[in-house]
Amino acid sequence: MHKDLEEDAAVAAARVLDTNWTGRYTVPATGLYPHQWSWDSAFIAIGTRHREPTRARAELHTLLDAQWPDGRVPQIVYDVARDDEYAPGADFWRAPTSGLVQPPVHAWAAWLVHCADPAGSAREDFLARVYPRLARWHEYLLGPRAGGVGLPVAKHPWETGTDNSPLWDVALARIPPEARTPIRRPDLRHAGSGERPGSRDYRRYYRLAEAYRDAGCADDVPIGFAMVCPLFTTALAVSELALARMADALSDAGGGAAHEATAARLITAMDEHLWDESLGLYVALDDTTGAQVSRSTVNGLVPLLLARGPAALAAGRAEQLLLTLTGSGFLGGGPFLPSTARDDPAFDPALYWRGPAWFNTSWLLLRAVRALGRVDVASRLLEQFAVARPEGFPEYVDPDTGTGRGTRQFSWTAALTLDALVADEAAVLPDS
Ligand code: 2M8
Repeated sequence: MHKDLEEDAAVAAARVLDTNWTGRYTVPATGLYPHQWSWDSAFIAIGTRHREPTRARAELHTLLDAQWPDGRVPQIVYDVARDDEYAPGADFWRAPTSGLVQPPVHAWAAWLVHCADPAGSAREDFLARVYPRLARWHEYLLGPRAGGVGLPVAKHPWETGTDNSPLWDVALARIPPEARTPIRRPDLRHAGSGERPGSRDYRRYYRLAEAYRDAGCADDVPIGFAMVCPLFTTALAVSELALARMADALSDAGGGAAHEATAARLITAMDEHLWDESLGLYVALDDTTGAQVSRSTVNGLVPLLLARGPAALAAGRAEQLLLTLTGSGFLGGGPFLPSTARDDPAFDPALYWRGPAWFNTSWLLLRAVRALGRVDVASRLLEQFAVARPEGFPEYVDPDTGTGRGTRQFSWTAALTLDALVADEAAVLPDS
């Protein structure tokens, strides 16, 4: 991209983030998502750290202030004054937050935020404040949330962040499409119905959420959905490595080695249980049946982030992932990285996580290939960030045409565009 265009895009991205900042956190989008979302805030902080590091730190503190006593960091922290604008809301959960969670990218984000402004971070005691909370968050995922093979399970498609990915189809089909709660769809005022999950999906989403809520959000009560996801697992492994960096920076003796060992254990289990040789990527595991879900999605490419480092994928896996990433199902078949592979039977270029190209997943892969020195693949991924501004910072884009889909002025699109354009880190986790 031309330098002036890059600057324009960065200025425009910053404007989106300023508009969506509430004073304590950033909403994902003012209309569709009027509360604080968990992994959105992590991605937002990653972009905001370049311009407003104090605000990036505040974003993470606000989220961690909503942490539950059992360690979970909630999927949504509600602005109860706007409870009628999004559903399900605080009234559904009978609590100021959702009882579900989202992928644990937070410790990684916190480390990147720290590295962007070590002096400001030290002044605010940032690492010392967030480290114990993030460690407790991971203990929750590795304790009550550990499934049969020791990897954390998602108990609802919303917890995966990739809500209607075909990875969840078989497990979700076991849930009756009937909920007691009347279903409201304020989301359809802000995005086309062909771009959002359908009403049958929503009835199942509500049914599952009701079951979890009614069990007191206890994790020892089976509710029929428990899925191990390669993206979620990778986020946790990278975040464990980030905790190791934090432990070292805080001179927590033994902490660094312990977090590295946890990351290594996660990666070994992922290699053993989630690899699909015929698809050439990682897939999901259904913890209820023990069966792999052999579907080709971007979630299964994200482990490329773990290609190198103190704890890394088994030999040969990174090379195979790169072949799949550049093959016809993904970047070899069109300009942008689809969420579901072009050759998967569910592929739909408009429908949410079943085909559109998202900016967070392209950013994750961008970071992975930059760390491997693959500038050729990085420049392919950067093409998506070049359409972000002209398309109005959309939630996702058509993977063939780049046309914006979903809502616009979407915070993580803006934040990660900013980061992709200005960050020059060639490592998944910078040293300090
Ligand atoms: C989408 O999910 C929410 C539920 O959490 C929804 O569809 O209403 C997903 O894209 C999720 O990954 C994201 O965190 C959330 C807010 O941007 O929106």
